[in-house]
Amino acid sequence: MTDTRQRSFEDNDQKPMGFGRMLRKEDPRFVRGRGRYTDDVQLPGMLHLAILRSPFAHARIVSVDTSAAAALPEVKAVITGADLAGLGLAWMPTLSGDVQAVLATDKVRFQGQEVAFVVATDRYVARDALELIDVEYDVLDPVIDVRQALAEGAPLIRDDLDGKTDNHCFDWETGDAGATAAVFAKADVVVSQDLVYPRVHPAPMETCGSVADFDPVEGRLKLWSTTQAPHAHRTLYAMVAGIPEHKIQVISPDLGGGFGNKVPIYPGYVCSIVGSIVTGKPVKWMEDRSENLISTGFARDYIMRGEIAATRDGKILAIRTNVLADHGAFNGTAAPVKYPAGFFGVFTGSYDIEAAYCSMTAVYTNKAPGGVAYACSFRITEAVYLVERIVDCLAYELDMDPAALRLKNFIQPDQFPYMSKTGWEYDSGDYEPTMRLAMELAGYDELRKEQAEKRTRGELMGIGISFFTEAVGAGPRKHMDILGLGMADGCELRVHPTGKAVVRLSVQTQGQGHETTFAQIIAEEIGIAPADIDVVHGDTDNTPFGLGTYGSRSTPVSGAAAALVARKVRDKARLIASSMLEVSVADLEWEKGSFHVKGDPGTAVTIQDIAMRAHGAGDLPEGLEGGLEAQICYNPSNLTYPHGAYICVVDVDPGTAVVKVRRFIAVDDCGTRINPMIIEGQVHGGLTDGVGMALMEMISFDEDGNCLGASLMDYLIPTALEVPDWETGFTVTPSPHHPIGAKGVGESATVGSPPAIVNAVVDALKPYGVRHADMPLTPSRVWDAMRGTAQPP
Ligand code: MCN
Ligand code: CUN
Repeated sequence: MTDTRQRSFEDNDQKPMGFGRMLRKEDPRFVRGRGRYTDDVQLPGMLHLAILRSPFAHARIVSVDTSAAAALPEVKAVITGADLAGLGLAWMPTLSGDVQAVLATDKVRFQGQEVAFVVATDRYVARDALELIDVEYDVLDPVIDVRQALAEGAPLIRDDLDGKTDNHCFDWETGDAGATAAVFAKADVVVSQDLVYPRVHPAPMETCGSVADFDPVEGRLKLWSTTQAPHAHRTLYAMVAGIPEHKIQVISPDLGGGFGNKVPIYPGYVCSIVGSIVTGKPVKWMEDRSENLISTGFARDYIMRGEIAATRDGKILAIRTNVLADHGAFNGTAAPVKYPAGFFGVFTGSYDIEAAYCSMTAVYTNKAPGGVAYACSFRITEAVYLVERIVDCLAYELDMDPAALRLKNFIQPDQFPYMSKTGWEYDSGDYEPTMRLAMELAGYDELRKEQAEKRTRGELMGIGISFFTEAVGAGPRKHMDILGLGMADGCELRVHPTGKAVVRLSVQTQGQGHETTFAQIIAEEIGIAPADIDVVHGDTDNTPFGLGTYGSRSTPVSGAAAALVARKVRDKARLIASSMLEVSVADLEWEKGSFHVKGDPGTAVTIQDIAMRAHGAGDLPEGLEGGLEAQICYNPSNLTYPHGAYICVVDVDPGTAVVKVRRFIAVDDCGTRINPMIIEGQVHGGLTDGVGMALMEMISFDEDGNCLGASLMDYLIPTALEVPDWETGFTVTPSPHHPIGAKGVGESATVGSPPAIVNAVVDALKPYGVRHADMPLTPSRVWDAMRGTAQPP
């Protein structure tokens, strides 16, 4: 996709010694088909694992007969829930402190749940053998709808939990209910709107899988798996399986996309470990597409009521919301547990208001577990959709321009750091210039004129705005942890004698380009060319501990760690340079890549010279050890708060109700930009996600709990045909607490784009008196909205 507008703002240097546009170091491997994914791992004697899944959403298991399957000569093991129960492995903890069945023992609780597995000499036999397993089920009434789940007398899903009598999962609240009610009571205008953010799925190109290789002699487990958080997973395996942590190596090789789908620990990973222990052979498990869509981490599934209070002239006073969250059969989200979900941090948006309150009830249903996935920044996607939709509803009621309404209510630059009404400290922001730039790139005033003209001819053109603030980069560790593991990141940097370097990260790329951008961060700090810096990640034996990649935390946390570890190396290099140049440290000047005596550039010693001296035979300053390396563990003091202004232009065909996204303007502010080309790639991808969610994607279920989105024929994802040429721009408001001022960006566009698209479609339908319509805005839904025949959520 062309992007001429932004390109003109920036230099085109493809080989920067630090920040700037640079082609991705990892791409030669990928474009030549030399990526190495989990399914590429082939080990001598390796066996293959297939999982038998429940055809029912809710059923008691009466009996499981595996004898026919086990009798096949190629079958090496058939394992059921009862077998795992004997080993104490039938249940495992989830990342949010619930438990989840590895294999069902008592009941199945969603369609596609794991019931048994077969290990065989090849993938096909393993699959075929599943057909020979005879499971007798006693089918129970399924609970599919969240409200039905809370109704009196609803079937109890989690009867495995002690003392559980209903389908409540948790209740949370934040803000000040009383103060908010008082503001609502005095407000001129109160607007309320019910909204549904449907269940969707990240559907990465590569599905989930693992290869487990347990060595019974050494007692060592080597696990290749599709994980975004190798260290956290290793610790959990150690805790669950009782294998000492130092004897577990988790390797996350190249990943074909993660999008949060690869954060949880799935039963399949545990099954492959058990399979390897039982057979004494390496065992591979790899999902197919349907298994991925049916059983792994979904996203969203929130029913929200948004309420907004304002003055007649458009000053927003308060926001209140109630959320019903469908968490499926097990609470398998990843959540920084001591902290409320990202939803709580930003549901008040980018606006300076007097009061806010949110209450949230999560429930169990007979649907697959998950919830935190698909570039959600821990549920910020839902929060941004809520606030940006109700602000538009307010604009509709006040008959006010939605851009003007937002501009009137922004938090002002001098209010940062801004303490939100729910106690989150927005680190920095300057919203108006971002909004103005988006309006300028869009030609906002002309678009409104064009729209007015078209309306006189009965043509349906819509202009939608969304302005978002995100909170990304979890920790700090004292507030945020996953199952007690504090959210901080290690980083290690070694400069070799010849001046080449290796940096080891605790985060793990799924396509975001870390091998490039982390080399650029080190290059910026110590002046070694990115090409000379190897980035190692995704292998617990070869990287320092850290919590992994999700919630766009790599740049805010590990990126900060990389900058600081490089500064530590530079500090040591300075000491060595002072002895090499025989001057005091105070007399040295750093110019990217070398030190020289102040005022005398001719005396420069390069970082390469220094590296050789650090490892060489010559003298080092008194008391200094040899070598040039450092290690740190970075604990962020706060999240980073990127923001952005998005404007979408759609045309709706009045005859067919088909929505065409004609233009999309995205202005992002992620603070200091490390690699603008990679940022654009992240934004383009996220905007495409947004078109998918707003117009096409939904995982739905029939009343029996059958998943109706189990293939990419039924679960529609966008292609190049459905998306316009993206028009991007940027502003830069650095983060004050991040060593290089960078904020996260990996999820911004997925978070920010759906409300812009929905706002645009609703705006197009204004002549029909439409104030809201729920995603996905398929032609039939748009048609219903136009006719006033839409069903309430
Ligand atoms: N970057 C930059 N300058 C900044 C911020 C980021 O150059 N100021 C660069 C980073 O260095 C990195 C990339 O942009 O190369 C994304 O950085 P960041 O925002 O820190 O996000 P993460 O690297 O932590 O990636 C996670 C985020 C999440 S949570 C999801 S979900 C998602 C996303 O990234 N999954 C992706 N983008 C994805 N992109 C691809 N190709 N594949 C996925 O699975
Ligand atoms: Cu919520 S998806 Mo990303 O944080 O891995």
